[in-house]
Amino acid sequence: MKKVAVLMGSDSDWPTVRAACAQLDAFGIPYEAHIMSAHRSPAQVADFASHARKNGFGVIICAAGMAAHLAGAVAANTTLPVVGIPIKGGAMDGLDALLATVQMPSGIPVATVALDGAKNAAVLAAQILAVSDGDLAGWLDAARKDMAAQIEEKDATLQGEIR
Ligand code: RP5
Repeated sequence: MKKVAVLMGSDSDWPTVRAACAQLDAFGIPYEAHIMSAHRSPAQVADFASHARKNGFGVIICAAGMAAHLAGAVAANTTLPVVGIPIKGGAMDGLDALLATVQMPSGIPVATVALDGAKNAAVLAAQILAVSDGDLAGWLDAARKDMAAQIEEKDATLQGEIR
């Protein structure tokens, strides 16, 4: 199976980003997590992104806050799918990161999830890999069925409470 790269701009992003790694673990998807910064270590970012495909990666998740250029800088250096996680915080509470991550120029997309949406970034990465991986597609179907069962259970509890 292809690996997922989980990149974050700072160690301060890790408490949020670890939910992506937990979800990848739950799906049994191999991944590497690294701290690298579009601004503080730009050469390392370009090098990682430009060699990611030949190094066995299938999707790159990038998390960053404030002037959140990591996902864009990675996307500029690879044609692998890039999933961006804008991180909440700073003077604008994440609005700056959301716009910096999502507003990419035509031709260089970043699939941006919600502010702090680490779990969904991992699920989206899994869905991308599952296009060519039947086992993973089966696990994703099973996870959806679990989710539906949990909702039914919650509804049954609610019905019990309001009667
Ligand atoms: C961004 O700036 C990082 O992704 C982080 O969200 C934010 C703050 O970084 P630190 O100053 O905490 O290292 O580049």
